[in-house]
Amino acid sequence: MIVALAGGVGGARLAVGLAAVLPPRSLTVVVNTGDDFEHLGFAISPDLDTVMYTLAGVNNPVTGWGRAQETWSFMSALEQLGGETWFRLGDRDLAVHAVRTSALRRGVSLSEITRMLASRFGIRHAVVPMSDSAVRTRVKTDRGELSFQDYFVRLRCRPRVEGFRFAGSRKARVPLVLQRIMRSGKVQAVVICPSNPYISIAPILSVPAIRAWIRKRDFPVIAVSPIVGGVALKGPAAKMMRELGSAATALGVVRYYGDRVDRWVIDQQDARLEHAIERERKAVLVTDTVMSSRGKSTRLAKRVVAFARTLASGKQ
Ligand code: FO1
Repeated sequence: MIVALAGGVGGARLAVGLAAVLPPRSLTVVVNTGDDFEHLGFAISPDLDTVMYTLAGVNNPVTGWGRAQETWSFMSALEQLGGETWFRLGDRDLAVHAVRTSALRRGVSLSEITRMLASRFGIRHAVVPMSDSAVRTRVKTDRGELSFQDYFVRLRCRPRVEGFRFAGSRKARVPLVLQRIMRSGKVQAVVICPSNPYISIAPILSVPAIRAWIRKRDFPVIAVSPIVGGVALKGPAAKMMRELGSAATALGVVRYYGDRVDRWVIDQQDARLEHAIERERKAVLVTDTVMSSRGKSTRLAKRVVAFARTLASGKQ
């Protein structure tokens, strides 16, 4: 079993590749829920939806979030009523928020709702939220502490980041299906997808049971660098790294994760960093990590899985 930790767009793209190369019983995608929030009365889980839409092939390839072939009648009607339109909800997307919100109100768990929604979208691989209870990313900035979507969408990531906290992580409730996987002893490797380390992966690793499982692991953790050539292919990761005093490079990401990661996959544009990363006692695979098509996602996933399964020479 390979367990992939995924957040937004980068995570979803590698999840698609992994799902193309691994059968359903050999892959579980654990998704960040720190971006979740209540908006206009809806419970919204952006990263769960991005992973689900992308695995189902119905994601909006331009924005990286929401659905393809979307219509916006709800938003234009809302605007006429003077409602909040800074967070855009498409008509098709709205159906998922409505189904999730009413199921949560009936006491159905987020992981059960996710399983049901994923199967409705014809997804056969397991997509599991990191927690069935609320964990909310709070962004500490030079403008005070902001909720995630306020920072990310309403303020377009402009405030200077000073740190993050994940409210609710201490009492996070890991879904039963994930608890069983962590206890099964059948996990061959964990793959950290090229998602934003701070806002997509750190919330998952802030869940105590997941953090302890990774710390005491008897399997390798392989991470794909979300920074290529000094920039994040999507989103504010490089800006955040600079604001937090990290070098916005693949080596900076390696140092950020430290001994939580055993092997690194970096892009060929960063090949010059290979030896510096090996000096951090990490095995390194240099390849094309830019997933600009489903075919490229599949090729990268094949290499990552092979790298995960090779016995490391002397390293974990
Ligand atoms: N991101 C934006 O920048 N603007 C939006 O209006 C927006 C709407 C939206 C609706 C549903 C959804 O699932 C995601 C949406 N996102 C939007 C992206 C969202 O803020 C991010 O996907 C994550 O929270 C970070 O990966």
